[in-house]
Amino acid sequence: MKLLGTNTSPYVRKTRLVLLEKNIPHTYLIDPPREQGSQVVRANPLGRIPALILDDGTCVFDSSVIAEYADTLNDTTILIPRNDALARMRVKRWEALADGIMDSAVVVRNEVLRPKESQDAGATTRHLDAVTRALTHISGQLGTRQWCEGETISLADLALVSALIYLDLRQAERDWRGAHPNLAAWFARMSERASVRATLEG
Ligand SMILES: N[C@@H](CCC(=O)N[C@@H](CS)C(=O)NCC(=O)O)C(=O)O
Repeated sequence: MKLLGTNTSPYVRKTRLVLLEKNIPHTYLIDPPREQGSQVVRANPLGRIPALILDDGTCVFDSSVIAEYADTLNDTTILIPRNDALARMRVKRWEALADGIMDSAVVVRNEVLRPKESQDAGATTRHLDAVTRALTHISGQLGTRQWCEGETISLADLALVSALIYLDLRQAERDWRGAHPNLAAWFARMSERASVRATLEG
């Protein structure tokens, strides 16, 4: 299978982490969707990454669908609980929180890229505040636990680390480590994982 993406997209990082943690053989192709000649629109009519192309040509998007599909491919590491409905919901809810942080951070980033006179300061503030509230909530939920949900790594951890790496990239001035030392400690541990390091290396 082939994964189309870019190294800065947090949704792509989440997907790469899932494939790496599950040891699923794949080829990762850097394919910015707005560049001429990009394969992305053929794989995903929405023109968004990540897009996963299976060996038979089937295209899978978006990142949540890819994660859910990939998780069923083997049992080496189960990233989304299968039989416990509440645990499953909690993992997906963590994912929704992390994805929401990504969504808001992308909105802020897009505003910053617009000419100053056409930037929407209200939207920027609303989305910055949403990220701040989400981080406070996450920090409270995490406490001193090693993993977001349960006793082992899950999609929740992979989504959250992807969101935080993106915040470091786009909102470097945000001192979320100072505000939430428990989250900082969790992040430092997660950053040591081979999968996370691999995505940071390119
Ligand atoms: N909900 C989607 C979001 C994907 C998304 O918005 N990706 C961005 C990159 S971060 C994208 O491809 N934007 C289109 C563009 O850059 O033209 C997912 O989880 O996969």
